Amino acid sequence: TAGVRCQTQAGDMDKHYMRRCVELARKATGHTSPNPMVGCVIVRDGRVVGEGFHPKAGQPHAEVFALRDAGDLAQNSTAYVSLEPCNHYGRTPPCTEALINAKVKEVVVGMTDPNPIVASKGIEKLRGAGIDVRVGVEEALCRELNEAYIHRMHTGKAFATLRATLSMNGIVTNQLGKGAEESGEYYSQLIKEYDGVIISSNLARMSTLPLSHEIDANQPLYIIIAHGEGPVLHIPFLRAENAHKAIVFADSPVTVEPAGVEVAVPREMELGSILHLLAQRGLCSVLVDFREAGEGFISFLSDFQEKKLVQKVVVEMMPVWLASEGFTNLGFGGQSFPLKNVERREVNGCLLLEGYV
Ligand code: AOF
Ligand code: ZN
Repeated sequence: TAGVRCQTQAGDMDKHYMRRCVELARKATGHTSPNPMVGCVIVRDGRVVGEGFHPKAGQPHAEVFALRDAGDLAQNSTAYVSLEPCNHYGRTPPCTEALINAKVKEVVVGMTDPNPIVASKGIEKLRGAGIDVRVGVEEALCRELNEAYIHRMHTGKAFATLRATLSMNGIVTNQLGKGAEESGEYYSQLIKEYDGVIISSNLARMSTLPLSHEIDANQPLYIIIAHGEGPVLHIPFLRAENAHKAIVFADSPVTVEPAGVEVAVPREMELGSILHLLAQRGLCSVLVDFREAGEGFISFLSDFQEKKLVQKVVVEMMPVWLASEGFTNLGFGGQSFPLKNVERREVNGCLLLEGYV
């Protein structure tokens, strides 16, 4: 895309407005898939005259909300958008037309859209209409915002984050409990950022699971991996009304209670093909919850690094000391590798480490 990139240096104000776009876009975290999160700010004479973000797939794009907000003041303005404006008729009409019709003078774009039906055509269209376009302001931040969307576009698979909690003596904890109620709160927050959560059938079967909070439309899809279950898998945290918030992938036919939960017996119980199926259903991101992992779940995950199936790892270390039983560590698959771009934080008395595979 060398042709669309322009060498102009981004000024501090450009970066400032682009960061605001990203902040606006994040308001829809967990709600936009299969679409990306996008924010837009309209600036005229050094003043913000309109703001918008894409709230949900099927609804108007960020630019449309921001242009509506700006009204006539959009004329001769600069529009900042965290993602290249689209130039196609999808569920909604092209944003390039909306920007052209509003007589915007300049468009500043965070990153080009990896969607092959957009891929720089939006930028070309705007330039063709005489609008100045600059690309690549706060690009790293914009890419991070939509890392899952970008990953899905490039690989056809959902972006996966492996998550586990460890005790201070390095043992995988199976419960959120044991002095970690706060971590449970953090967990409910965390899963809202994902389109799906992959859990083992062992975990799904536990009635004590602190997952039984209201499962509403804003909750992710629960993807339950069942090895050697049967003939009946009872999932106490689901009710008939929210049976559609879960899908079971099983290695052999199984009846799931409550009725209404979709059951699939894929040809291969393999993480890669399941991430592919989930992407086809429109999921961009999934959290893989390691609690109550048994042999089946561990073999399901074992070649995640070699096959590049997990992109990120999140581990919380809790201030507890645990006796060891069952699978006690994350050392599966015989893989050793350093994580990249590691971040450390403290969350409610737990040490949180996040890194990229
Ligand atoms: C934008 N601004 O806010 C978003 C964009 O089905 P549609 O009409 O919603 O189109 C979805 C595609 O449009 C999506 O895959 C991505 O390429 C782009 N999303 N584009 O200019 C936005 N959400
Ligand atoms: Zn659009």
